[in-house]
Amino acid sequence: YDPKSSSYVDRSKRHSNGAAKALLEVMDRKKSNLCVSVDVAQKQSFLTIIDTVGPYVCLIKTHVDIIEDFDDQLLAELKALSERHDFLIFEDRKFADIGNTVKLQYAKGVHKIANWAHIVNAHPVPGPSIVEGLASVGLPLGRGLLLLAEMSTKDNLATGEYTTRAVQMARQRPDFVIGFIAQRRMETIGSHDTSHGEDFLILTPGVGLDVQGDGMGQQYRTPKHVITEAGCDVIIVGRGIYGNGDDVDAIRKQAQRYQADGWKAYLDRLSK
Ligand code: 5BU
Repeated sequence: YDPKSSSYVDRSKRHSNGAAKALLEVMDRKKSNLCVSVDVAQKQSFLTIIDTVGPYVCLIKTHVDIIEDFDDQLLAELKALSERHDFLIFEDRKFADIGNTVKLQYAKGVHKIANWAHIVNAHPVPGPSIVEGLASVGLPLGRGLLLLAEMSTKDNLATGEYTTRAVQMARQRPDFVIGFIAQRRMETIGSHDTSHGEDFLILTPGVGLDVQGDGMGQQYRTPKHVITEAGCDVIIVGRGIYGNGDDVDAIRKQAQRYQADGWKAYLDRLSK
């Protein structure tokens, strides 16, 4: 079994986790493997971008702690947009603490992330206890977790044995860990036998069609490189979509462009 040569909809049947299933199904339904990362500081701008790109994405990625005028109304509007445009929500919280602390950070505080984010992510650095802490909150709500197995930045430390250990951690909790933030497929890592049908979702940041970096360590690859060649599943695009100002027509055009490019890269991979 090779997830790289299977369709998103067929793969949805292999996942027991509700968030993983729902994501693969929406990808198939909307013909989109595009996740837009909405990294802006004002609520109005945040909601306008999401309303504009909503029809073209499978997933919206947030950093809700960036927003200066955050309030509960924003969450109500985000939820409404997710229903209107049919996308899931991924809060890129990158939990990284002991089980008890991440449990509190996930469920409580101002943001109450578990109430509205279908998917969150965590650094594997604390070991398996971080997954246990998050699962205690997320599993009863049908949520899914991604582990950060690799990063897109220049000279990052998530390589080699660290990446292997992240994959081993995921294998211990397939009910809750639905995949990885990574730059390539992970099933073959750790000299694992893939014949029993392991399937991870691979979500990949550091995607851009026009520039190679941002002068602050970010490194960009194209959808063709990420989806067709590296075999990842979802392209995460931020400034490539809204980085040239807040003209909604320009933002819509970019979202359509990345959706089309990402989907073509997926079809090319399937026909290989
Ligand atoms: P960009 O504007 O497309 O560069 O935004 C990329 C987003 O993905 C941004 O929100 C980062 O926090 C996030 N990201 C990343 O760029 N690279 C990584 O390795 C990880 C997350 Br993990």
